[in-house]
Amino acid sequence: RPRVLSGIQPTAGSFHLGNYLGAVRQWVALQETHDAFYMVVDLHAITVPQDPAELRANTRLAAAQLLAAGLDPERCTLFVQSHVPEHAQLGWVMNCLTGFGEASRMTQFKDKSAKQGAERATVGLFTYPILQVADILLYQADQVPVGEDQRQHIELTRDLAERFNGRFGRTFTLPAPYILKETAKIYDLQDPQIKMSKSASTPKGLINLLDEPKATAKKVKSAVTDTDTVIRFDPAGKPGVSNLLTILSTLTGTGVAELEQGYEGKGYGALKTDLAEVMVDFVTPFRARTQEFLDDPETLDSLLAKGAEKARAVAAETLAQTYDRVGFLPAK
Ligand code: AQP
Repeated sequence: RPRVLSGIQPTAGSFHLGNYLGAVRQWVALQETHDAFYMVVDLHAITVPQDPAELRANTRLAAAQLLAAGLDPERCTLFVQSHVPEHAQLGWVMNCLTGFGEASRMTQFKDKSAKQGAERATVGLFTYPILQVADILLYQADQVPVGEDQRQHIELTRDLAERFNGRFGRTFTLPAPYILKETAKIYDLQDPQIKMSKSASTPKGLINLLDEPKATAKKVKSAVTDTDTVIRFDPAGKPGVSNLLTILSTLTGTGVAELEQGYEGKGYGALKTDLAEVMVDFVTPFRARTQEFLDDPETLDSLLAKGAEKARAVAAETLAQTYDRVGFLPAK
Protein backbone atom coordinates (compact mmCIF):
# COMPACT_ATOMS: atom_id res chain seq x y z
CA ARG A 1 0.00 0.00 0.00
CA PRO A 2 1.32 3.48 -0.78
CA ARG A 3 1.72 5.67 2.27
CA VAL A 4 0.04 9.01 2.95
CA LEU A 5 0.70 11.52 5.70
CA SER A 6 -1.01 14.76 6.62
CA GLY A 7 -1.69 16.99 9.60
CA ILE A 8 -4.01 19.66 10.88
CA GLN A 9 -3.48 22.42 13.41
CA PRO A 10 -5.42 22.29 16.67
CA THR A 11 -5.48 26.06 17.00
CA ALA A 12 -8.84 27.17 15.77
CA GLY A 13 -11.06 25.04 17.97
CA SER A 14 -13.56 24.10 15.29
CA PHE A 15 -12.41 22.90 11.89
CA HIS A 16 -13.78 25.02 9.07
CA LEU A 17 -15.39 23.87 5.86
CA GLY A 18 -12.15 24.51 3.90
CA ASN A 19 -10.20 22.19 6.22
CA TYR A 20 -12.82 19.51 5.82
CA LEU A 21 -13.41 19.65 2.07
CA GLY A 22 -9.80 20.46 1.15
CA ALA A 23 -8.12 17.90 3.36
CA VAL A 24 -9.93 15.85 6.02
CA ARG A 25 -12.51 14.41 3.65
CA GLN A 26 -9.72 12.96 1.50
CA TRP A 27 -8.00 11.57 4.59
CA VAL A 28 -11.11 9.55 5.40
CA ALA A 29 -11.25 8.08 1.88
CA LEU A 30 -7.51 7.37 1.70
CA GLN A 31 -7.46 5.28 4.88
CA GLU A 32 -9.25 2.57 2.87
CA THR A 33 -6.61 2.35 0.14
CA HIS A 34 -3.42 3.67 1.71
CA ASP A 35 -1.19 3.16 4.71
CA ALA A 36 -2.34 6.39 6.32
CA PHE A 37 -0.71 8.56 9.02
CA TYR A 38 -2.61 11.59 10.28
CA MET A 39 -1.67 13.91 13.10
CA VAL A 40 -2.73 16.92 15.09
CA VAL A 41 0.21 19.27 14.64
CA ASP A 42 0.58 20.95 18.02
CA LEU A 43 4.26 21.78 17.40
CA HIS A 44 3.12 23.91 14.48
CA ALA A 45 0.46 25.54 16.64
CA ILE A 46 3.01 27.20 18.94
CA THR A 47 4.56 29.16 16.06
CA VAL A 48 2.04 31.76 17.22
CA PRO A 49 1.27 32.42 20.91
CA GLN A 50 -1.05 29.88 22.56
CA ASP A 51 -2.76 29.70 25.91
CA PRO A 52 -1.52 26.37 27.40
CA ALA A 53 -4.89 25.18 28.72
CA GLU A 54 -6.59 26.07 25.45
CA LEU A 55 -3.94 24.36 23.39
CA ARG A 56 -4.39 21.14 25.36
CA ALA A 57 -8.17 21.30 25.04
CA ASN A 58 -7.98 22.16 21.33
CA THR A 59 -5.65 19.25 20.68
CA ARG A 60 -8.24 16.83 22.08
CA LEU A 61 -10.95 18.72 20.22
CA ALA A 62 -9.07 18.35 16.91
CA ALA A 63 -8.63 14.61 17.47
CA ALA A 64 -12.32 14.27 18.35
CA GLN A 65 -13.31 16.07 15.16
CA LEU A 66 -11.06 13.85 13.05
CA LEU A 67 -12.74 10.79 14.54
CA ALA A 68 -16.17 12.35 14.06
CA ALA A 69 -15.31 13.02 10.42
CA GLY A 70 -14.70 9.31 9.95
CA LEU A 71 -11.07 8.51 10.73
CA ASP A 72 -10.88 5.04 12.19
CA PRO A 73 -7.88 4.20 14.39
CA GLU A 74 -8.13 0.61 13.15
CA ARG A 75 -7.63 1.79 9.59
CA CYS A 76 -5.15 4.62 10.03
CA THR A 77 -2.53 5.85 12.49
CA LEU A 78 -3.87 8.91 14.30
CA PHE A 79 -1.56 10.73 16.70
CA VAL A 80 -0.43 14.02 18.20
CA GLN A 81 2.78 15.44 16.73
CA SER A 82 4.47 16.30 20.06
CA HIS A 83 4.04 12.67 21.20
CA VAL A 84 6.62 11.68 18.60
CA PRO A 85 9.85 13.58 19.44
CA GLU A 86 11.47 12.52 16.16
CA HIS A 87 9.58 15.34 14.39
CA ALA A 88 11.58 18.02 16.18
CA GLN A 89 14.77 15.99 15.87
CA LEU A 90 14.55 15.51 12.12
CA GLY A 91 13.32 19.10 11.86
CA TRP A 92 16.69 20.30 13.11
CA VAL A 93 18.59 18.27 10.52
CA MET A 94 16.33 19.69 7.80
CA ASN A 95 16.85 23.24 9.12
CA CYS A 96 20.56 22.76 8.60
CA LEU A 97 19.99 21.71 5.00
CA THR A 98 17.77 24.64 4.03
CA GLY A 99 19.05 27.90 2.60
CA PHE A 100 17.93 31.08 4.32
CA GLY A 101 16.81 32.52 0.98
CA GLU A 102 14.95 29.33 0.17
CA ALA A 103 13.00 29.52 3.44
CA SER A 104 12.34 33.23 2.85
CA ARG A 105 10.48 32.42 -0.34
CA MET A 106 7.68 30.50 1.39
CA THR A 107 4.54 32.48 0.67
CA GLN A 108 2.65 31.15 3.70
CA PHE A 109 5.32 32.67 5.95
CA LYS A 110 5.17 35.95 4.09
CA ASP A 111 1.38 36.08 4.40
CA LYS A 112 1.25 35.01 8.02
CA SER A 113 4.11 37.22 9.21
CA ALA A 114 2.68 40.22 7.35
CA LYS A 115 -0.58 39.72 9.27
CA GLN A 116 1.23 39.72 12.60
CA GLY A 117 3.74 42.41 11.81
CA ALA A 118 7.14 41.15 10.63
CA GLU A 119 8.88 42.12 13.89
CA ARG A 120 6.54 40.04 16.02
CA ALA A 121 6.70 36.88 13.89
CA THR A 122 8.70 34.11 15.58
CA VAL A 123 11.63 32.18 14.16
CA GLY A 124 9.39 29.13 14.63
CA LEU A 125 6.89 30.58 12.16
CA PHE A 126 9.75 31.17 9.73
CA THR A 127 10.97 27.58 9.95
CA TYR A 128 7.60 25.84 10.23
CA PRO A 129 7.63 24.70 6.58
CA ILE A 130 10.91 22.93 7.36
CA LEU A 131 9.34 21.14 10.31
CA GLN A 132 6.63 20.14 7.88
CA VAL A 133 9.31 18.70 5.61
CA ALA A 134 10.47 16.55 8.53
CA ASP A 135 6.85 15.52 9.30
CA ILE A 136 6.50 14.11 5.81
CA LEU A 137 9.94 12.57 5.33
CA LEU A 138 9.91 10.77 8.69
CA TYR A 139 7.17 8.49 7.40
CA GLN A 140 8.58 8.06 3.89
CA ALA A 141 5.20 9.27 2.63
CA ASP A 142 4.41 8.76 -1.06
CA GLN A 143 1.56 11.27 -1.09
CA VAL A 144 0.43 14.20 1.04
CA PRO A 145 -3.30 15.03 0.92
CA VAL A 146 -3.64 18.79 1.50
CA GLY A 147 -5.26 21.94 0.13
CA GLU A 148 -3.66 24.10 -2.55
CA ASP A 149 -2.08 26.46 0.02
CA GLN A 150 0.33 23.69 1.02
CA ARG A 151 1.67 22.87 -2.46
CA GLN A 152 4.79 24.99 -2.09
CA HIS A 153 5.73 23.20 1.13
CA ILE A 154 5.54 19.84 -0.58
CA GLU A 155 7.80 21.15 -3.32
CA LEU A 156 10.25 22.22 -0.60
CA THR A 157 9.98 18.72 0.88
CA ARG A 158 10.92 17.17 -2.45
CA ASP A 159 13.84 19.57 -2.88
CA LEU A 160 15.24 18.81 0.56
CA ALA A 161 14.73 15.06 0.19
CA GLU A 162 16.61 15.14 -3.10
CA ARG A 163 19.36 17.27 -1.60
CA PHE A 164 19.78 14.94 1.36
CA ASN A 165 19.67 11.83 -0.82
CA GLY A 166 22.24 13.35 -3.19
CA ARG A 167 24.60 14.31 -0.40
CA PHE A 168 24.29 11.34 1.94
CA GLY A 169 22.86 8.49 -0.11
CA ARG A 170 19.28 7.49 -0.78
CA THR A 171 17.37 7.90 2.49
CA PHE A 172 14.03 9.57 1.81
CA THR A 173 11.05 8.89 -0.43
CA LEU A 174 10.12 11.87 -2.61
CA PRO A 175 6.47 12.68 -1.80
CA ALA A 176 3.87 13.97 -4.25
CA PRO A 177 1.05 16.35 -3.37
CA TYR A 178 -2.42 14.81 -3.37
CA ILE A 179 -4.62 17.79 -4.13
CA LEU A 180 -8.08 17.30 -5.62
CA LYS A 181 -8.75 19.95 -8.23
CA GLU A 182 -12.40 20.46 -7.27
CA THR A 183 -11.82 21.14 -3.58
CA ALA A 184 -8.21 22.39 -3.58
CA LYS A 185 -9.40 25.80 -2.49
CA ILE A 186 -12.71 26.55 -0.81
CA TYR A 187 -13.45 30.26 -0.80
CA ASP A 188 -14.70 32.66 1.81
CA LEU A 189 -18.50 33.04 1.60
CA GLN A 190 -18.34 36.83 1.84
CA ASP A 191 -15.26 37.36 -0.31
CA PRO A 192 -15.03 34.55 -2.85
CA GLN A 193 -11.68 35.89 -4.08
CA ILE A 194 -9.88 34.73 -0.93
CA LYS A 195 -9.61 31.25 0.56
CA MET A 196 -11.77 30.42 3.54
CA SER A 197 -9.35 30.67 6.42
CA LYS A 198 -9.52 30.95 10.16
CA SER A 199 -7.21 33.96 10.24
CA ALA A 200 -8.23 35.93 7.12
CA SER A 201 -11.98 35.30 6.89
CA THR A 202 -14.60 37.36 8.65
CA PRO A 203 -17.02 35.36 10.87
CA LYS A 204 -19.73 35.58 8.19
CA GLY A 205 -17.38 34.27 5.51
CA LEU A 206 -16.15 31.32 7.56
CA ILE A 207 -18.15 28.15 8.20
CA ASN A 208 -16.99 26.48 11.38
CA LEU A 209 -18.25 22.92 11.51
CA LEU A 210 -19.01 23.14 15.23
CA ASP A 211 -21.12 26.30 14.96
CA GLU A 212 -24.83 26.18 15.71
CA PRO A 213 -26.42 24.62 12.58
CA LYS A 214 -28.85 27.55 12.42
CA ALA A 215 -25.98 30.02 12.26
CA THR A 216 -24.41 27.97 9.48
CA ALA A 217 -27.64 27.99 7.47
CA LYS A 218 -27.81 31.75 7.87
CA LYS A 219 -24.26 32.22 6.61
CA VAL A 220 -24.98 30.10 3.54
CA LYS A 221 -28.11 32.10 2.80
CA SER A 222 -26.25 35.39 3.01
CA ALA A 223 -23.29 34.25 0.90
CA VAL A 224 -22.08 36.81 -1.64
CA THR A 225 -22.93 35.88 -5.24
CA ASP A 226 -23.25 38.34 -8.16
CA THR A 227 -25.81 40.51 -9.90
CA ASP A 228 -26.46 37.96 -12.65
CA THR A 229 -29.16 35.32 -12.07
CA VAL A 230 -27.89 32.23 -13.87
CA ILE A 231 -26.53 29.32 -11.83
CA ARG A 232 -23.43 28.34 -13.76
CA PHE A 233 -20.01 27.02 -12.76
CA ASP A 234 -17.59 29.73 -13.84
CA PRO A 235 -14.93 30.33 -11.17
CA ALA A 236 -13.45 33.39 -12.92
CA GLY A 237 -16.72 35.11 -13.83
CA LYS A 238 -18.95 33.87 -11.00
CA PRO A 239 -16.68 32.97 -8.07
CA GLY A 240 -19.37 33.08 -5.37
CA VAL A 241 -21.88 30.86 -7.17
CA SER A 242 -19.12 28.49 -8.29
CA ASN A 243 -17.93 28.11 -4.71
CA LEU A 244 -21.47 27.23 -3.57
CA LEU A 245 -21.79 24.71 -6.41
CA THR A 246 -18.46 23.11 -5.48
CA ILE A 247 -19.52 22.74 -1.86
CA LEU A 248 -22.95 21.34 -2.74
CA SER A 249 -21.51 18.97 -5.33
CA THR A 250 -18.90 17.59 -2.94
CA LEU A 251 -21.26 17.13 -0.03
CA THR A 252 -24.00 15.47 -2.11
CA GLY A 253 -21.88 13.57 -4.64
CA THR A 254 -23.87 15.15 -7.50
CA GLY A 255 -21.77 16.40 -10.41
CA VAL A 256 -21.59 20.14 -11.03
CA ALA A 257 -23.00 19.78 -14.58
CA GLU A 258 -26.00 17.92 -13.21
CA LEU A 259 -26.53 20.59 -10.57
CA GLU A 260 -26.39 23.32 -13.24
CA GLN A 261 -29.09 21.49 -15.19
CA GLY A 262 -31.25 21.02 -12.12
CA TYR A 263 -31.13 24.72 -11.31
CA GLU A 264 -31.96 25.90 -14.81
CA GLY A 265 -34.56 28.63 -14.56
CA LYS A 266 -34.20 28.82 -10.77
CA GLY A 267 -32.68 31.65 -8.78
CA TYR A 268 -29.80 31.88 -6.34
CA GLY A 269 -32.26 31.60 -3.45
CA ALA A 270 -33.07 27.99 -4.40
CA LEU A 271 -29.39 27.03 -4.52
CA LYS A 272 -28.72 28.64 -1.16
CA THR A 273 -31.74 27.04 0.50
CA ASP A 274 -30.69 23.59 -0.71
CA LEU A 275 -27.09 24.08 0.34
CA ALA A 276 -28.14 25.38 3.75
CA GLU A 277 -30.19 22.21 4.26
CA VAL A 278 -27.34 19.94 3.15
CA MET A 279 -24.93 21.78 5.45
CA VAL A 280 -27.28 21.45 8.43
CA ASP A 281 -27.69 17.71 7.71
CA PHE A 282 -23.92 17.39 7.61
CA VAL A 283 -22.92 19.40 10.67
CA THR A 284 -25.67 18.20 13.03
CA PRO A 285 -24.39 14.59 13.39
CA PHE A 286 -20.79 15.81 13.12
CA ARG A 287 -21.24 18.01 16.19
CA ALA A 288 -22.94 15.22 18.13
CA ARG A 289 -20.20 12.69 17.30
CA THR A 290 -17.46 15.15 18.22
CA GLN A 291 -19.13 15.71 21.59
CA GLU A 292 -19.34 11.95 22.21
CA PHE A 293 -15.57 11.59 21.72
CA LEU A 294 -14.93 14.60 23.96
CA ASP A 295 -17.15 13.17 26.69
CA ASP A 296 -14.76 10.24 27.06
CA PRO A 297 -11.30 11.83 27.25
CA GLU A 298 -9.70 8.68 28.68
CA THR A 299 -10.58 6.62 25.65
CA LEU A 300 -9.53 9.48 23.39
CA ASP A 301 -6.15 9.84 25.10
CA SER A 302 -5.42 6.14 25.07
CA LEU A 303 -6.34 5.91 21.42
CA LEU A 304 -3.90 8.77 20.70
CA ALA A 305 -1.21 7.07 22.78
CA LYS A 306 -1.58 3.90 20.71
CA GLY A 307 -1.38 5.96 17.54
CA ALA A 308 1.82 7.64 18.75
CA GLU A 309 3.36 4.26 19.49
CA LYS A 310 2.65 3.07 15.95
CA ALA A 311 3.94 6.32 14.49
CA ARG A 312 7.12 6.24 16.59
CA ALA A 313 8.06 2.81 15.33
CA VAL A 314 8.28 4.22 11.80
CA ALA A 315 9.68 7.63 12.75
CA ALA A 316 12.46 6.20 14.94
CA GLU A 317 13.72 4.01 12.13
CA THR A 318 13.95 6.92 9.69
CA LEU A 319 15.60 9.17 12.26
CA ALA A 320 18.20 6.53 13.18
CA GLN A 321 19.09 6.08 9.55
CA THR A 322 19.28 9.84 9.03
CA TYR A 323 21.53 10.39 12.07
CA ASP A 324 23.80 7.63 10.85
CA ARG A 325 24.04 9.12 7.36
CA VAL A 326 24.76 12.58 8.74
CA GLY A 327 27.63 11.16 10.78
CA PHE A 328 26.40 11.42 14.36
CA LEU A 329 28.23 9.11 16.73
CA PRO A 330 25.78 6.47 17.97
CA ALA A 331 25.06 6.56 21.72
CA LYS A 332 26.21 3.29 23.28
N1 AQP B 1 -9.98 27.20 2.18
C1 AQP B 1 -9.41 26.01 2.07
N2 AQP B 1 -9.66 25.22 1.01
C2 AQP B 1 -9.09 24.00 0.89
N3 AQP B 1 -8.25 23.48 1.82
C3 AQP B 1 -7.97 24.23 2.90
N4 AQP B 1 -7.18 24.01 3.98
C4 AQP B 1 -7.24 25.09 4.80
N5 AQP B 1 -8.05 26.04 4.26
C5 AQP B 1 -8.52 25.52 3.09
C6 AQP B 1 -6.44 22.77 4.22
O1 AQP B 1 -6.74 22.30 5.53
C7 AQP B 1 -5.63 21.54 6.01
C8 AQP B 1 -5.32 21.93 7.44
O2 AQP B 1 -4.82 23.25 7.45
P1 AQP B 1 -4.17 23.95 8.69
O3 AQP B 1 -3.65 22.96 9.64
O4 AQP B 1 -3.30 25.05 8.19
O5 AQP B 1 -5.47 24.50 9.35
P2 AQP B 1 -5.84 25.96 9.61
O6 AQP B 1 -4.67 26.61 10.26
O7 AQP B 1 -7.14 25.92 10.32
O8 AQP B 1 -6.05 26.48 8.12
P3 AQP B 1 -6.25 27.96 7.69
O9 AQP B 1 -7.61 28.41 7.96
O10 AQP B 1 -5.76 28.02 6.29
O11 AQP B 1 -5.29 28.73 8.67
P4 AQP B 1 -4.63 30.11 8.47
O12 AQP B 1 -5.71 31.11 8.42
O13 AQP B 1 -3.76 30.22 9.70
O14 AQP B 1 -3.83 30.03 7.19
C9 AQP B 1 -4.46 21.81 5.06
O15 AQP B 1 -4.27 20.69 4.23
C10 AQP B 1 -4.93 22.99 4.26
O16 AQP B 1 -4.39 22.98 2.96
